[in-house]
Amino acid sequence: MTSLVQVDHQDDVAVVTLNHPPVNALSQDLCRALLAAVRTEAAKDTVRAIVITGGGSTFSGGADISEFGALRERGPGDEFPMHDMINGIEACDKPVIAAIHGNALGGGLETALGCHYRIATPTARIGLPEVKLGLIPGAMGTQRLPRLCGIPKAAEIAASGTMIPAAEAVELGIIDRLAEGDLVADAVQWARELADAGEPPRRTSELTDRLGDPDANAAALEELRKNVARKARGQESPLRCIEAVEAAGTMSFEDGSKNEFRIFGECLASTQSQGLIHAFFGERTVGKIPGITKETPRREIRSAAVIGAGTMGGGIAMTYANAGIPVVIKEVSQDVLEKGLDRIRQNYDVSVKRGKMTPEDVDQRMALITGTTDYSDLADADIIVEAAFEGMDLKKQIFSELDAVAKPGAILATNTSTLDVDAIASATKRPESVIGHHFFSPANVMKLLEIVRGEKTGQDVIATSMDLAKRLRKIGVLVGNCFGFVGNRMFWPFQREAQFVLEEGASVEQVDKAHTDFGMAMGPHAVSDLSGIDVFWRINEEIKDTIPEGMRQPLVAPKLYEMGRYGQKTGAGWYRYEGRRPIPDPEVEALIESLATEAGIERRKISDEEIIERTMYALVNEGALILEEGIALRSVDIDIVYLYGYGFPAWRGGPMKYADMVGLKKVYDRICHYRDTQGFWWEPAPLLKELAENGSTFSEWERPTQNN
Ligand code: T1G
Repeated sequence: MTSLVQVDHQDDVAVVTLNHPPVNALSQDLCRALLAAVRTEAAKDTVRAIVITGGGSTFSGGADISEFGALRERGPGDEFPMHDMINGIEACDKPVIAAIHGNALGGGLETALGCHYRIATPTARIGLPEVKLGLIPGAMGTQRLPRLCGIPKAAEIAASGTMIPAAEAVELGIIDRLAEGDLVADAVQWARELADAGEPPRRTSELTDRLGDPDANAAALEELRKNVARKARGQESPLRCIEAVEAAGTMSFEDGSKNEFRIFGECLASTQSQGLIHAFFGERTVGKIPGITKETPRREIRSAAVIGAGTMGGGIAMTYANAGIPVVIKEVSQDVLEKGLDRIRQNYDVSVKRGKMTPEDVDQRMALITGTTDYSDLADADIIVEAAFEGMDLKKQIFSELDAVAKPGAILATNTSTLDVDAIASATKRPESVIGHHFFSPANVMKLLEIVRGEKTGQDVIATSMDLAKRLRKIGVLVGNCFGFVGNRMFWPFQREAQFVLEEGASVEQVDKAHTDFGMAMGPHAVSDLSGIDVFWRINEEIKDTIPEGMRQPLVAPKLYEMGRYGQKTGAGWYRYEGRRPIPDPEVEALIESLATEAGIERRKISDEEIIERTMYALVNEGALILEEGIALRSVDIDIVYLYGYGFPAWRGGPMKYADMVGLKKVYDRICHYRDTQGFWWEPAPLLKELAENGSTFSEWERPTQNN
């Protein structure tokens, strides 16, 4: 078994290298091995200084997150090898230097803070991303970091979890210097200089001059708390980070560290950290497709084309240009094309105004985007993404034309949000090259890409699409072909219940606020106004023949459509709009009441709890059907779709993880209640029934293999 740390000597300097690929995650064993190596080397008369560095591409990605489940079970308790390791390093009487490349994150940075000095490559980054896992730094980072960069800055770094480039870290006093040549050689040279100078070790925990004035810190932290609370959408750990760092100004290092570990233990025990850790691993799990390996052939993507320069088409083209892939956009006429290209330029100009891009960046990207009204200009594209109007006849016509002009081997992708990919593929002679690439609006911003495999889609096209998602900086989730695939198919019952509770007595504002209080980015009716009530109406028209006889249908949205109230795009929908600001509209409340009364629906006061149960359990029940049908590979795939496509709060893990944490027995019982009181459309999914009766969870469920 390769050792977790490797020790080399450059004359009188010991170089201790972490060896736990791929990110040198600080498992408990690695912490013990590192401490043992440092102590052994420090005890040698022949060793005058020690350099600690990371093997492979990075210093360390922090504590080994895969160990947190066990840590949560037994409680962090007092035995936490990372504490002993970091304090043991700091206690060394000989200089210890951290030589950082790649990332020093979380426990990785805390380890570097325990060293006496820190040197980094110019491209290295540091950070405390524990907050993104619903945690706070748990290895004295909240106590050492403020001793280097002050309490307000340390609190901001911990509460945001952002990565900081090495040069900025030097300015802040967190890193001491940047390597000019070879990182380890520079570190060894510096270590020797320190030893020669006979400098006593500079122990971060003993520094106090940067802790600053408590009153000034209090004012700065109050401001930070307001900003953090606004963005946190109910997540607790950002505020807990500030609490732990603030204590560095009032407690001793030892008491501040104990206080930090207490808060860390509380966060670790929270459902929020369970949800966020589930999401962290889920983002990576969705990229693992049974049957797709490194050996699966791929098709090379050097250029792209997009059909349609509308909101979606333009956003998709920007996504390709942002990834450095040249893209040609095809429209039906020059003036529509020009409008589309202008909108792209305007979108980029907004990024420049916000300081996210420079004008040169924009020019570079715009140079990669060309326009045409002639299909023949698409003949060389390696992939063509159709982003035309959501209608089957039009899509079939386009794919038949593409089939005639696209080169052999070109991938033909449709951006349809709900329609049958197999039906679209049937319009071509190359169904093995047809696939769904469902982007979410705005396509250049939203990270989710639903990759819809058709019955005949080739493995090479799937593999290419999964890789392409990464190049486009998207999270690609492979889904099966059915109405609405995963996201929109689940959104249908979710929206349905969000409307039914209006008819039964809740107000538009109450329903939306219940959802934003739950942690959703937006309420369902605000979403509907954003996407367009006309879009939902058109989809409903496409599927109305499939609606079971006797199934209750929403009353109000069709009326709003008839009234031309499509939402933001018409200045009024569920809300009235002044700019993008939604204003509750008494006219809509009156319309809801009259339609409900006309339909004989008894109105009553509805609790926020019932509102959330009705929409969320409808979502989960559909998710269970999707899982069982194999439209989603795993329940975590469904979760990731909702985290990155629908603004579901990551600290709840996603709809299926949320249901697991509520308890499937409770979810199942409540769904049975709604079936008995609302109607047959609440019939619980068989998988949900089975898991509820077995006391199991969606996360634990394994798809039965063919032979069992
Ligand atoms: N623990 C365990 N596994 C990890 C890991 C970690 N910290 N970081 C990454 N992995 C796995 C990941 O699941 C994937 O596995 C593989 O490594 C490559 O990851 C006490 C409590 C470091 C920027 O939150 O942000 O320290 O899918 O694809 O794109 O205060 O990984 O191959 O099987 O993401 O190059 C705090 C989390 C921990 C950082 C590298 N640290 N990691 O990105 O590779 S809590 C974090 C990342 C802590 C202490 C506290 C990124 C990365 P697989 P990858 P990448």
